[in-house]
Amino acid sequence: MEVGFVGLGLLGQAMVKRLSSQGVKVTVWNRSLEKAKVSGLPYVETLEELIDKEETIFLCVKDSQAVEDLLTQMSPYLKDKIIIDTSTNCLSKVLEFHRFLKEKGGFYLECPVLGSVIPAEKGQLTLLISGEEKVFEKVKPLLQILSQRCFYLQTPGKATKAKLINNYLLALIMEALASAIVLGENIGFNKEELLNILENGAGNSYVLKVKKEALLKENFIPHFSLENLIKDLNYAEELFKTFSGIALEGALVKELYRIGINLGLKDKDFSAIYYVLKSLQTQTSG
Ligand code: NA7
Repeated sequence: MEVGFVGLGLLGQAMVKRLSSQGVKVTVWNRSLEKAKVSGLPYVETLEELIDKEETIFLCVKDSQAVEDLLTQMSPYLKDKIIIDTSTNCLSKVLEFHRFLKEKGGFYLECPVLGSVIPAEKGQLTLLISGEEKVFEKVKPLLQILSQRCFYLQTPGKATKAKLINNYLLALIMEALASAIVLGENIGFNKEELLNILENGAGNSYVLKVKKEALLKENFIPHFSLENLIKDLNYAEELFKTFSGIALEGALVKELYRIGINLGLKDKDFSAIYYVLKSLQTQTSG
């Protein structure tokens, strides 16, 4: 199997590592070419070379603006090409991308992922896929290398809706967990003791499981950046507005993550919300 891959950020690099470790011939391109050069994989100097060379191209870039820029740049070459877009997009844009690829005679698979760096490296992501079924079936062997589970959701936009709902919840659960820990510490709990207790009660969650070490060590090396989570919260807000959801707590929680940006945490893991809450508390009590 052979693919092109665009976007060597945190998630992209982990996915590329997984694909190539399983024998997929991956040629990469990244906007900052240095990341492609040091990847140890075959790379091309321009996006045009990549689209010319490969029939199937993965995208894993920051946001919908980045995807739009790339598709525009590739537009003369998109006929018969398959674009598998693993970026998390906003709903209105992702619907445009489906239409755009159709117009150009190509195929667009919307494919946001659940899980970040570690599951990606282990091939344990969950993939949410919308687009034509025959295209999905064609690239399924590739997707299975990356994932423990693929949800084929067919209708354009449905995969993005599911992803944004998931990340909305992720943001809220992480903030709730962090604020509970900060309170517990104020009360006098040792953090480890408290987390061990929470793990055994209704306070347990997947988020607690995967972020426990980071919270204990206060080591917020990014697996999914705080900045990208805010981007997803913005996209989720559009969804709430369109579908009349009630997102009061989402707006409040987003403001807390935003404070993280002011504290210089944009490139840290989103679990650094713990640090945001600690800082706010110091400011209030000081
Ligand atoms: P990162 O680590 O923030 O990486 C973002 C990637 O997107 C990185 O390769 C960037 O290139 C690339 N990028 C950003 N803007 C552009 C534009 N305008 N054109 C081309 N490439 C661009 O994100 P993750 O890897 O964690 O996540 C990627 C996606 O998956 C994101 O949508 C998440 O929400 C889910 P650079 O290296 O800066 O040149």
